Amino acid sequence: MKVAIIFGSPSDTPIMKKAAQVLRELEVDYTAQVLSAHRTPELLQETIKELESHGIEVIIAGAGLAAHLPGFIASLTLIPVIGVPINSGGLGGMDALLSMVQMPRPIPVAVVGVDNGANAAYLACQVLALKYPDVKERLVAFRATMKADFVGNTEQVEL
Ligand code: RP5
Repeated sequence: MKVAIIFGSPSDTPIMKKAAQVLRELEVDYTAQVLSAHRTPELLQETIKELESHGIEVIIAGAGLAAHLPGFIASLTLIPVIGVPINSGGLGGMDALLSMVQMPRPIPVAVVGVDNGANAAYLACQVLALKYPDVKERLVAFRATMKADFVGNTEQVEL
């Protein structure tokens, strides 16, 4: 396994599924589990130690509201943490976004857009591509296909 996906509640599942789907498409092994910074802090700490011992190289952490999960994880490990802010309530995800992106130094969390689980996985794969040529090859091929598809749809449209 190279990537661990962790998210704060079963209610986050639809967003985090988008990350898992991208990892599957790019053939990157991952684990996924629900763990909470405020509901299961001790278990979360133990789990991060286990993930380190298993050689996990990137963690994708999704949470909503006052989303402490990614920052808490980042405080426990040097494994890079990519946060996915989730729109779980009345502030449209801005609460979670700011909770992650405003991490005080020197404990950063790399943050993608609100509900953008897919981008977290693409970024995780780019980190892994620095070390794994096969992942890099698949990313290059994916981007080439994306570009060709886009160019194939740039004919004039009627508006
Ligand atoms: C956060 O609170 C979770 O990540 C979720 O986005 C939000 C709401 O959780 P539930 O009340 O649905 O379990 O901890």
